[in-house]
Amino acid sequence: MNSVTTRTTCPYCGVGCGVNAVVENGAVSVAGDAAHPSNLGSLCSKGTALADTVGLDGRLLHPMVDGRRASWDDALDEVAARFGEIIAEHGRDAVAFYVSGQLLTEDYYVANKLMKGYIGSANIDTNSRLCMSSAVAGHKRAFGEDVVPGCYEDLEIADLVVLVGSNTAWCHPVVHQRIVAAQEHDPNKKLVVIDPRRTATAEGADLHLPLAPGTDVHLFNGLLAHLAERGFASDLPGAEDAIDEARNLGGIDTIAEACGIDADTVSAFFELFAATERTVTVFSQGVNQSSAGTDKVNAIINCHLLTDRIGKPGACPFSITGQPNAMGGREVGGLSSTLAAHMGFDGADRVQRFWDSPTIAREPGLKAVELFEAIERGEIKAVWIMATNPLVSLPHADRAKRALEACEFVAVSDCMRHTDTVDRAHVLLPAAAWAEKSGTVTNSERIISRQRAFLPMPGAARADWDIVCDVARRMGFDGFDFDSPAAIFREHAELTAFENDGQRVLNLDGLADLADDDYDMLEPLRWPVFSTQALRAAGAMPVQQDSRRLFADGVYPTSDGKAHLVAVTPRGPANAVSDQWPLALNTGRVRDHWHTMTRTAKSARLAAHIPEPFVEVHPRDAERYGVADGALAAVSTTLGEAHVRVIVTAGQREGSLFVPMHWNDQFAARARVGALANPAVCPISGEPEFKHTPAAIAPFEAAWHGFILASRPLLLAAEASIDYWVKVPGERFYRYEIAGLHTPGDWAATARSWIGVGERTADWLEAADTAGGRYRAAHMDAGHIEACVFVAPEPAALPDRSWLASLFTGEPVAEDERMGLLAGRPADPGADPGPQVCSCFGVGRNTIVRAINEQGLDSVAAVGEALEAGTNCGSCKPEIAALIEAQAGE
Ligand SMILES: Nc1nc2c(c(=O)[nH]1)N[C@H]1C(S)=C(S)[C@@H](COP(=O)(O)OP(=O)(O)OC[C@H]3O[C@@H](n4cnc5c(=O)[nH]c(N)nc54)[C@H](O)[C@@H]3O)O[C@H]1N2
Ligand SMILES: Nc1nc2c(c(=O)[nH]1)N[C@H]1C(S)=C(S)[C@@H](COP(=O)(O)OP(=O)(O)OC[C@H]3O[C@@H](n4cnc5c(=O)[nH]c(N)nc54)[C@H](O)[C@@H]3O)O[C@H]1N2
Ligand code: SF4
Ligand SMILES: [Mo]
Repeated sequence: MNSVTTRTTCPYCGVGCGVNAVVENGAVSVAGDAAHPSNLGSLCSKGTALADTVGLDGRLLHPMVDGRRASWDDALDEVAARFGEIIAEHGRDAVAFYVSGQLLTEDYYVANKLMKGYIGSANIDTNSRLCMSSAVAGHKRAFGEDVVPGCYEDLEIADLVVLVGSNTAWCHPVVHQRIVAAQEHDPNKKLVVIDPRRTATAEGADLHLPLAPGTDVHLFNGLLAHLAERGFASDLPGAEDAIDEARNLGGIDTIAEACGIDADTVSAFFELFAATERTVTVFSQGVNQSSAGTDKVNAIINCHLLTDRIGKPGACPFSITGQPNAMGGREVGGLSSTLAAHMGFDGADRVQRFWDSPTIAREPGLKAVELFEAIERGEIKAVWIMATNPLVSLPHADRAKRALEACEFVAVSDCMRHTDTVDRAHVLLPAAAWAEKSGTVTNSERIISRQRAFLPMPGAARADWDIVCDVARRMGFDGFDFDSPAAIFREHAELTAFENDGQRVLNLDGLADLADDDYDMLEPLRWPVFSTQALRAAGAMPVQQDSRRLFADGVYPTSDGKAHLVAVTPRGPANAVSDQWPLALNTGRVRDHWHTMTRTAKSARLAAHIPEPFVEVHPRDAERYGVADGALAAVSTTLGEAHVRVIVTAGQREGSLFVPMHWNDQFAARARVGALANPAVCPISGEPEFKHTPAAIAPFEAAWHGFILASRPLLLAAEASIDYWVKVPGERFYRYEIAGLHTPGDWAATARSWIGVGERTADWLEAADTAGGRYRAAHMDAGHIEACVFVAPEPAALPDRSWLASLFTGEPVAEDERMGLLAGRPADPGADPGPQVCSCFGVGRNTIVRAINEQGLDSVAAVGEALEAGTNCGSCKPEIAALIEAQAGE
């Protein structure tokens, strides 16, 4: 038995869990790394399914130029030449890079160095602009530097955890599990969730504030005034102004009205906050992705500064990061508004001196949304996109699409052969993927961890840092002769310490001489990391041997050495709802998909959790706008329209809709919600308002609904009879949910065309009820099922998909099963597991409900004991709890 274990880091969220990847006789499996301080061995459903995603299907394995396979020399020469020509003719600001928090620190460092220090433009921005830039700007205003002061342990120690605009149960599940476990340990510990929706996170909270979208500044200003009332005082700069401004808003009743919640709930929250010394306030996209994002961040931080709850065990404001290396990217200056190593443009001379570079950008460059506008106007003529899929993830995504279509030269580095963005590139550069990459990432709690390769690079794929350095050399620049990620890391570490006598908290001096072997063996460690020498020289620098918490001594990297409160005035979203666009469209994430699905859709168990794009609607809005649960709807804004499945739920706020960001043109006919999202941005951070676009909803009047299960992928986009389709990858099959606006004249011919079989196919079973609008067919081959098609006038008249899907085993279908095939139901109803709830053990809803009823199970733990469901990553525990509750109510 040949088995090798590699310690690496999960490539999904900013929790940054340690992963042990095991390759045994060519087969990959993963487990949580018990020695990693951030997850202590746990993984969530996405982390647990990582091995499903390392296959090579759909991978980009060779460079391509203008749609043809090319050599690396040709592809890289083309990139270097086109960038060079455009710079020579139109100047350095006519080119841009658009990069990603999913690059490793080393990749990011060289991309930033090339653009800012050698090309000499600051037109490098990152998808972190869409994600964390409001937190960055808020941190700078309050602390002088983009620093997260606390660590995950603080969430366990805290007596009160406040989650603002953060669905941690789904988006940072391992951190969420740590909070829940601490709460089980100490029942006095309180959890407050502030989110317009009743999310899976809110389900488990002691208090949920379903505030009106965009009213966080009202709420936290109200809290600040309340705290001042209660006697909290501070002589920090800005404190007086911030409190004055907050007091202008009036009392609790006015705040409650503005936020659209009842005064008792607001009051309970204020009391709890005022009374709890050990409070951590966690915030993410419900705060950042707003045209008032930076003000929301400072409104929260103000409350922590006034109460002096920062830098202490169990007390701090906590911006939790989204992407695995959002933090590392900020550290190397990947945003167009910063320079490397947490320096601003006032540090330009220093950075240039350190790099000894021919030039340096002296002014901030364009921010993501502006950058694509400049491409559309033709001012930027060449762009290189790395590790991000902007045609899905930018707001007003159709404009971004037009921009790339019009752009003279588009290079894309990606791992996948087809994405909405990749399909618009002139040059495609095949990048190594997670399992093949080596470097470092920094997570939400400032822990630097190694990602280590455990599979060879497939095809011609190369590491991102290597591709960037090669282009830089071909452009004639020295300064890119790195032979390994370790060499880049050392230079980055050295720059953080360069002429840094305490003005920058980010300091990796202790790692600047790290030998290659030590880099290979590097254990997860938290910055700042000083060397003894630096400690001696630091003088005024607070010596923090224990870097878990920063700012405990009250010294901040601002010009006056103090933290600043910022007076903030509440304002509504950039565009208010109106008669024509009466609903607020909110967008975000689901538990088992990652962004634009390039990786999670490779895992059947992840794809099974929520198979279709959906819109969550409040029951009263559903009635008002005539949309029904399970039916299809058209959601529209001034910018575009999406067709998605309706989920009617009282957990949605009346007046709001929620559509996930994940589905795109590779997986659905028309569900790219970025095309609908308002490109309005926060004036300070430039972060778009993804959580609020005025919208309307109407039924999608399909004449028929159906689904197809097929053993191989189908090309339904080309079928004129299909107006709605969604592709759901299964274990040994592909599932397509479909619908059409018009009923075809000949169902049999239509169905045969969808699955690509001719009329003569012998083993074709069918049952048609033309008057009733029903049609069912199955295509068999030597006893195996190849495909089946089910069509009915209403979605509810279709059979459940899970039993039929279970017939795609590669084995012949048994005779008794064949009998049930066109009924879509097994002869024995107990054989139908129902839609999947637990991804880790593949346990379906019917199985869980049956066990609850038959065995009288009354707790999540009891269900776990009986079925294993919920006992690995725990991500489905809130759903199991809801099933238990629903059965109890029946
Ligand atoms: N499963 C999964 N996990 C992920 C990701 C993923 O794609 N899938 N992506 C990762 C990334 S990059 C990120 S940035 C994080 C994001 O993690 P989160 O920020 O937790 O995720 P979102 O779903 O974008 O938004 C969070 C919540 O903000 C709420 N919200 C909307 N408007 C408001 C408002 O005005 N005020 C308040 N207080 N709340 C509001 C939404 O209803 C939503 O529930 O997740 C990371 N983790
Ligand atoms: N409507 C709406 N839109 C949003 C958001 C929202 O809440 N609502 N959230 C925003 C946020 S917070 C974020 S972070 C963004 C995320 O949005 P994106 O960054 O656009 O989404 P991903 O799907 O993660 O795209 C990553 C791409 O990089 C490729 N890739 C993966 N690993 C590597 C690698 O190592 N090297 C290279 N070169 N390529 C790689 C993948 O195949 C994929 O094509 O979306 C933003 N957009
Ligand atoms: S919480 Fe899940 S997705 Fe996030 S790093 Fe950990 S295992 Fe990966
Ligand atoms: Mo993000």
